[in-house]
Amino acid sequence: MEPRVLSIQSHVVFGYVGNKSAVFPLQTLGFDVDAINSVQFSNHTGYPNGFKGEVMDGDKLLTIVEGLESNGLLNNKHTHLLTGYIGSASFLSAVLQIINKLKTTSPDFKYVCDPVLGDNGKLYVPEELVEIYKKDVLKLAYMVTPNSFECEKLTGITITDMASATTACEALHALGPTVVVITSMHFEDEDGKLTIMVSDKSLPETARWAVTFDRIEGHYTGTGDLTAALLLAWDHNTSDESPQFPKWKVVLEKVANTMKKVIKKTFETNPGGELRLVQSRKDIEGGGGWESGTIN
Ligand code: PLP
Ligand code: PXL
Repeated sequence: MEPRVLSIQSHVVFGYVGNKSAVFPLQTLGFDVDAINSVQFSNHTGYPNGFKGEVMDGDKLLTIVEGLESNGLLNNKHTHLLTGYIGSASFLSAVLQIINKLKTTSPDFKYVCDPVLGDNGKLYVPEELVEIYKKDVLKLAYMVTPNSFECEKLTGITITDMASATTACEALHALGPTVVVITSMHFEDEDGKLTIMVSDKSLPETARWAVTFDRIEGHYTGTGDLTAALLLAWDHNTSDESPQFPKWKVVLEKVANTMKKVIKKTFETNPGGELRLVQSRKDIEGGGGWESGTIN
């Protein structure tokens, strides 16, 4: 089956968050992408003079899916479902209905859930969503990709070092997902560095890998959405483990190297602006220049 992602995320006219940050990299890495735009905004919500646009409600989402269903377009067509920022309980409950539909129409599909709740200590969705993710959504997910803050919200565990991160991964596995990736951890004793960690409970003794690299200064928007798309793609595109290059080590390095290249290009040519995604096409395609199994 050819890889095909149903991606339910935001659309912005200008810039790169949500689907605008995920679709191009996924296509570049060989995936067909069927994008449902959960909002259509002029720009991301962090701009100083606000944004304009429309939010899709849960009923409208289900109507679109009904159209797909009537034409047999949900019938074992998708290898993956990807969801990111979801702003309301009613939309999340419509997404839940779609996941359950896909469980019957596409039995082997993998649900990659980026549980967007907030960052740097700040929640930017209604608090009630936290419980819905914990109780209903995560048990249907193959992979979950929280940042540190989201991980703490979902598990109640404060992440300060690798030991607490490992405990948090265990707590997330207990809620359902086979694969847990904590996408950006900042440890106090590693100033200016970022750690990404993966934990896969389907592998012997729950395989865990982490990579740590220098953070590039500045504030970037859309990096979490890009990271989740790259994790989905490289998980699928990386072959089984060899003793020399275990799968998750390779996946993490490709994702981290790609992020570093995209962010470096953004920092150098568009500081403070939108991600330089299209200009990074070759880096995305090449897994950030991964060759030797090292972070470069
Ligand atoms: N610098 C690099 C090299 C990164 O890869 C990333 C994110 O992946 C960032 C900076 C942005 O990090 P944060 O998630 O802390 O905004
Ligand atoms: O990157 C997450 C995201 C998704 N969707 C919209 C956003 C943002 C971040 O600002 O504004 C509309």
